[in-house]
Amino acid sequence: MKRGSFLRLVVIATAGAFLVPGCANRDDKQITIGFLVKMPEEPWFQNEIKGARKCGEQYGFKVVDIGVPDGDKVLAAIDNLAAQGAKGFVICTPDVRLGPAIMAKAESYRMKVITVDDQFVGADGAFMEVPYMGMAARDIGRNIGKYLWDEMQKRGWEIGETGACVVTYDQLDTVRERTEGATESLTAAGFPVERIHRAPEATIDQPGAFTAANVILTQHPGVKKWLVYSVNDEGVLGSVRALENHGFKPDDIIAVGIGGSTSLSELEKPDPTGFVGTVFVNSIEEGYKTAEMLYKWIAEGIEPPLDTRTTGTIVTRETYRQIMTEAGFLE
Ligand code: FCA
Repeated sequence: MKRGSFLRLVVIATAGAFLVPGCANRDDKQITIGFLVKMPEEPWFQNEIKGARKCGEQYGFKVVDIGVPDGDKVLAAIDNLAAQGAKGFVICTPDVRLGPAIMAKAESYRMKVITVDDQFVGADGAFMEVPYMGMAARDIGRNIGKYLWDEMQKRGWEIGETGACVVTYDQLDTVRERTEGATESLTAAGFPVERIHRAPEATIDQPGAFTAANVILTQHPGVKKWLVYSVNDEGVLGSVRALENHGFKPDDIIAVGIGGSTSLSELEKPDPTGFVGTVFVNSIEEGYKTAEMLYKWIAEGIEPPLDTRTTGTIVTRETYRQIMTEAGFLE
């Protein structure tokens, strides 16, 4: 073999060692990040994890996802990540007041942290300065209030026989802003505030909303038609199930959710329910983008912005298919 071709062979072989996926050389250097979510059973969070994994495949980093329903689980998950050599994590915390404890633990391992959906609150009650990506919650709520009002006008409903059923969860700012925004625009349009009936849910899921909505419906037996909004898809779906249980028909309900992940199967039902649509927010993209920001922070030292807000689009039974297919939620 001539000297020139031997050298070329060595060069190709060495390059190959870096390029072949899964080879030892690459695994040693591969960055690992965590993706911790408070409610791993919710489709919203499953989609975020899906987006983070997609990002990891594209950039060549590893994503370890862990469900963290309470504070003990979060702290154990951070230890677990440290043992796996993770350099940081994205988290939707089960309780925003855990922020200081989570940051202390992360800093002890020199891990970088990005929060998603729910923003850490410090001991002083103010939001902590930790990079955050979440919904433009008040604007999303305002769009829902306007939509409900317009739809009520289209159907020619009388104000005097209409009520608004609002299941709330005010201890979490991002979701409090969603219901407040909807109330603001609905009342600004002319809907009387005394016809808006609110009840807090004990848990931020469908069973919690079902129980809370039942309280509202039992307290206001005179209302014939209902506008429904809440903190997320789960809140609205739980309310719609409670309305159905009280004998209300789809034509007497205008319910709009927030999210799009959990309500997809509701919109797919062949017969329309009172759930007319949702503000679709792309959770796959939120997972992708937070993972990407964290990776670039770790690998390239690029600091993520402190506050990034995502908006949504109202999708109905007529439009969801096209919009959610384009976003990769449907085949
Ligand atoms: C909060 C809610 C979730 C989801 C997310 C975007 O964390 O609990 O259901 O709506 O905001």
